[in-house]
Amino acid sequence: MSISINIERLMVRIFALGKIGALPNGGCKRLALSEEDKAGRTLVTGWLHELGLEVHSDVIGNTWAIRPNRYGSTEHPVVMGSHIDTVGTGGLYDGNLGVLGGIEVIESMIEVGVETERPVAVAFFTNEEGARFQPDMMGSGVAQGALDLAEMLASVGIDGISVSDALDAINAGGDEPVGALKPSSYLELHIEQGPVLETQAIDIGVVTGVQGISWSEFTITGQACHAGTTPMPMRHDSGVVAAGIALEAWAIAQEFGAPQVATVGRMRFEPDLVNVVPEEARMTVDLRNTSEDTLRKAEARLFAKAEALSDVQGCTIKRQSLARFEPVAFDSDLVESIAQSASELGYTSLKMPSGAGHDAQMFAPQCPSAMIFVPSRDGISHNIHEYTAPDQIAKGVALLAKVVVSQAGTEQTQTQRVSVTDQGDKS
Ligand code: HGY
Ligand code: MN
Ligand code: MN
Repeated sequence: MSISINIERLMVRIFALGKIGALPNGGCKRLALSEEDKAGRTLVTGWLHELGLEVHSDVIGNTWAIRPNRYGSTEHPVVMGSHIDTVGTGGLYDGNLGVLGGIEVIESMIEVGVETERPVAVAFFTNEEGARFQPDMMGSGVAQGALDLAEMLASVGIDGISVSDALDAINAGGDEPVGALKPSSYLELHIEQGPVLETQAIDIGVVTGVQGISWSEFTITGQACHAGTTPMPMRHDSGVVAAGIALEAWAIAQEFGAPQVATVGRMRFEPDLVNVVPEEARMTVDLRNTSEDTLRKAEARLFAKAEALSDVQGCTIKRQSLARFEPVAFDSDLVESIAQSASELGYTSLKMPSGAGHDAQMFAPQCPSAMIFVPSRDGISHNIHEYTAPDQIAKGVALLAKVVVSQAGTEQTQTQRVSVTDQGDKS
């Protein structure tokens, strides 16, 4: 019995979902729990209902559907998951590919009537991006007990609205309790979002784990004063402190070298006027490293510098942690099985860590979890021009199908790809 991935059907769904929150020059913006997210949820759950699957949602809006095993049970499914919320300059593939690819796998299984020992599920998790509400991987973190439900519901987004109010506003909260979805194993197909696979012309990334993430928000308070009349020594310039912190973050990444990365994604001044020395500066710093020890060293150096810069300017400074996740290793047996399956399908593959955070890292402590990467053109993501070609997607989904079916327990099936036509760059 062979499962054939229908890439045309999958691309139709990818473009249909990409139309929700579409941006004028391509890409899409579907911030977590926004009206656009609501519309995306409605579209995706509609496809799940069309497959005759029962759709479940839990108290923070995580949503899943399970295809029962050969005995009709839905206990402890093999889960294919990811997210359908996007950042503000989102592409069509980040997160969406893992969810829609999972739907394609289940539909292909239904088409040929594959019976499995274990149920198979597809899921999307609330607020993976962490763009509107911090931290990221919020829904999956709550579902797996890494994040506290009450704390997350109370989390206030960058627009001043709480997760709880935003959930209510789009009626996304469900009646399943936290932890209702108990996977026997978890697999996530995702775009690489970096340059490695494309530059080495490799089909598949076999992801070994996820690097550590440290998100901080600094609030620096100085003194508003006249830009023209106030002598420099008299100033308490919060803007200068913020600029110094940004330069220090950059210097840390330069001096530590790869894989250390540092990003200042947000910086706002108050009163934000041309002729007023900033009274307050608020900024975020995102530090990441595959080594927890080195990440801690980077944090210690940055935080000390921030205090020193603030002292020199006679400002006060407050730091709030927005997200802090240690590096995670995926299940070595599952990683090997992905590599083995890739080679059986004739795909080239490379074992590699993930630079981005993913829902999979929240499942890793609880059940065998792993990820499959497909290449990103020019290595870009969180950008409206994010792109992966259909024939590359087809390989990722065919591999996902093969691994899921073997994880779910059935006679080995050949997973072949149907003929693939490149749909062209619609982003
Ligand atoms: O920030 C990340 O790594 C992910 O996009 N949430
Ligand atoms: Mn993602
Ligand atoms: Mn992302």
